[in-house]
Amino acid sequence: MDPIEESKSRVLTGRDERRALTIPILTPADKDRLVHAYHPDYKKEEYHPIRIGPNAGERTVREVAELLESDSPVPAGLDLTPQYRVDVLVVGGGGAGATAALTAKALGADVLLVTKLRMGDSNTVMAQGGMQVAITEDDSPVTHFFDTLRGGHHKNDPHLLKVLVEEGPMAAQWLIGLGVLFDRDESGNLKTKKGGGSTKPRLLTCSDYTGLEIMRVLKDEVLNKQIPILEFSPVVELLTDPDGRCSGAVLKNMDNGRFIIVSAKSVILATGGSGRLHIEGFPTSNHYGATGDALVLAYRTGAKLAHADTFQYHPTGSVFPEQLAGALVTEGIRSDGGHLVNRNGKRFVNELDTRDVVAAAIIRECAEGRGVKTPSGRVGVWLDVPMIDLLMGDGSITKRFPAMVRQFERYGIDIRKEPVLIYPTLHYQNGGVAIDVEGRSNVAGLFVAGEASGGLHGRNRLMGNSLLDLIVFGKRAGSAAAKRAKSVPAGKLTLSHVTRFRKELEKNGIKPKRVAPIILPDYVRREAITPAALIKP
Ligand code: MEZ
Repeated sequence: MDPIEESKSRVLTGRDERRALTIPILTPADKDRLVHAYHPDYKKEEYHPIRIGPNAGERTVREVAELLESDSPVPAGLDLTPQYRVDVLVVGGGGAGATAALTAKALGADVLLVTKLRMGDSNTVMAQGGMQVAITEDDSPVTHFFDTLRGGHHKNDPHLLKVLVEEGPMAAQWLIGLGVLFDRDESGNLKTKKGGGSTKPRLLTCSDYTGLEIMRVLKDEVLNKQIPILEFSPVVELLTDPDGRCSGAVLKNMDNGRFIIVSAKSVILATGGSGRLHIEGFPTSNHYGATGDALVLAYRTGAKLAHADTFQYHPTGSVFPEQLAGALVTEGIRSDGGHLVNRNGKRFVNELDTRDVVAAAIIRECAEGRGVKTPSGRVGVWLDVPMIDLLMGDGSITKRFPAMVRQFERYGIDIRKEPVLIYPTLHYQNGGVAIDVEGRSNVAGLFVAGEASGGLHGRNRLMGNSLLDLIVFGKRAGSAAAKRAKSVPAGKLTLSHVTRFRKELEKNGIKPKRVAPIILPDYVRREAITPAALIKP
């Protein structure tokens, strides 16, 4: 029998035994040992020193260190006459950018939203499983606070976290008012479910396309409010005044390659995360534009980063079929009872432990030979999705995970009937540009919101806190940016921070390995298209 089919049959036949068995709860010390041994964040050899800038002396993964030491794509001597003059420039067309733009606009600011791809192309639309908000009677913002703090290894900025949990219910109310259709029970009450690392069910869901539904509504609202949008126009450099305050940005029109200069009294970076850096060679669940742009743009202006060395590897990224490698298989499946099962048909971890613990346990199983090899050479363990119908009744998977059913159906896999193979996938940057509770970086005039910002999630984000983060802090950044724009004149536009940065590179003998922001990942397999490769036998 084919070894994959043989292992799969063990998953199917071992269900009763697995259900009778309780998975031992790991002690904090056990978890610590597990993540130190297997989680990619703890692989010392992958970490390099940051040699220049505000975080010099700290360590981060090679991919981010190279990004922070990269050269600017903007030539010295570029004509900085602005084509646009606005109060607030919002960079990024995902949830945080849309929320910030709407908030700034509501406060009377003249707003321009620019985005690398199309409005809505973002990690927001890829967040499937829900948004955490403490709304049930036996839950509270305090419980949400402590769950998140535990999940983040107590490294979360408590001020940011307090704001997140306290303003959660208001954020949900705002979204509902705009038209987001969260799932409700027969009486019309909001349904909640439990995410990994949480002690209470507090995820608001729209089946398994929560982020997509939120983005649908936010995008509509941005269009309704007639906020001007420039698509396919990534920011390639920020502009600063002679005192180092952020005063605008340089965009690049992706159609004609021309630079566009924007003067802005406040700039909000909401460019999302960095999964497309494929840190430590991991596949990613992120959208194509997630190349860590805010990290490098802000860093060159002197903005400090928080927790730039920690990343989230979502435990359940698809590994088979090959076309879906890295694609997210929502944590919602484990919330509803899907088991993680190794090659021998055994459960090996509490599926609803924090993501770093679950990811480390999966990596351990595979490293110790208890994984299943796919035909293309990847390795993974089983996620026994059909358990959900067994536990909740026939039809539950179809109803609760329509997007996931479709995703696999395209490749002939029916997740209602068979388990799927998964392995951790690079999902989220836990850190980012350090912000205060108003979304301000330490560079005057420069605000950051959503995944691009850092400090809130500590060293491991809990499921569903990112959707809440981008609403709560998108609003705060939008509001603070609009208020600032009312009180300051437009700044002079210079590239003096780039000149300073280039000098610092030179002084430290650093030859940049790349030009960044990267904008889009480079997936061209050059070896396959060189003449030599073409004539290989
Ligand atoms: O917050 C997330 O990362 C999320 C909701 C992901 C998921 O598993 O669905």
